Amino acid sequence: MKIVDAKVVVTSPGRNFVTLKLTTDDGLTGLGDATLNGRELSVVSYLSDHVTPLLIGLDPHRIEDTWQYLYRGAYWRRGPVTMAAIAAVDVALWDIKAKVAGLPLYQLLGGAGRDRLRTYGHADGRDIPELLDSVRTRLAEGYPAVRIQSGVPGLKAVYGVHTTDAHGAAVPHQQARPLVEDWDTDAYLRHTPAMFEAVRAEFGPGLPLLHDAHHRLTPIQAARLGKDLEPYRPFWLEDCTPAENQEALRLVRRHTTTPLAVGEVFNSVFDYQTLVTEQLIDYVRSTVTHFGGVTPLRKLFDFAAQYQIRTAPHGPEDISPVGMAAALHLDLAVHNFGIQEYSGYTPLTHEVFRPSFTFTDGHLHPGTAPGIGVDLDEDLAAAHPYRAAYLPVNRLQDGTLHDW
Ligand code: CS2
Ligand code: MG
Repeated sequence: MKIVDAKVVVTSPGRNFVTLKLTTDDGLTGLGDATLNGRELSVVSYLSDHVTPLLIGLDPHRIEDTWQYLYRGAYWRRGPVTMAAIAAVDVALWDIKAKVAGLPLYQLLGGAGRDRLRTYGHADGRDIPELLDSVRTRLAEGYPAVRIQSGVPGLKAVYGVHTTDAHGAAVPHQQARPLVEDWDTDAYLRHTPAMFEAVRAEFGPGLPLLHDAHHRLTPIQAARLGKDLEPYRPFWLEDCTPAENQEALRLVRRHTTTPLAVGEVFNSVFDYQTLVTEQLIDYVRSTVTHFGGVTPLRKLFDFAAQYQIRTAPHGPEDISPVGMAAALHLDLAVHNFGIQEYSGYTPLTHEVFRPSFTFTDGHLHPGTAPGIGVDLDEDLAAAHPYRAAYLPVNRLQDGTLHDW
């Protein structure tokens, strides 16, 4: 079997997604997700200019060899653009292999290790009462676990919290020029334990509560927050310090038993080396799309398993349904699955991608269709072209640019 066509599809049914479609001489197709939120076109160029011409004529069954060819063969290794591009190829090849076998991908990864996948959803509010309402909505939707983020008194716009304009209409957080949010770490550190206290008081001790600090704290600030949250038993504190410095987590870990989750911006096992071998974290947050595909993510998950670290793939809407489907197959197979982030997709996104995965009673399942189980409607995709859309930036009150 040979690859005879490789096409990159960019579509924006609400937000931008980049998809690679490979076709074999037998007429089989495979899809892979290459979406890098806010930097989408760099991956389109990497794929179209430097990768797809090399794929024509290759045997699609040689997944590991193709991965090494694209990773080692380029000489320049790692980085989000490279690894998103390689991920798309890797997933498209797994999709084809599983279709040839007539099996859902998880069967090729060892088969189901569980019946269904626990998820968490996002709750947010500009103040505590609005957050409590949002938690209620997520629970009514069936989510068994909830990430809580709230506005901080004195700040106008904070990560993870929706904003509205003067007429009450929702302001999309992705814009043609980045929105500017504001930040004050002391105010956040005072407010966040109070937010947890209010949610625990309302929903009791049993509900798993997660929180994302989005890389904004120094190690000693993160240690303080971890300690202050201990009475409320968070499921995890995510990305408490900037992700580049693995050693920072040593200090945090020494001071708190609050579980730590890290890794949505990582793209290589080497980003995790110290974190995993020194057991500085409890959850690895990488997903297929930004980590070079199913092939390397499986290796990371197995590595993490030796240290009793569990998996929790990144899963906001900016992972396309193709990337989400691939992650769900891996989630179902690996022994150390922890939880899957899932914020759902718009109805139009479901029409463009037509995924066969299901979300029932707060749990996902990748479905049993051969391959990864996603069909792309290319005509509908073409009707919704790319639009420039950037993530916000974040400034301290004196104007200094801070982590977003
Ligand atoms: C986040 C994301 O889901 C998460 O945990 O940190 O919302 C993140 O901000 C976006 O994926 C950025 O593209
Ligand atoms: Mg996050």
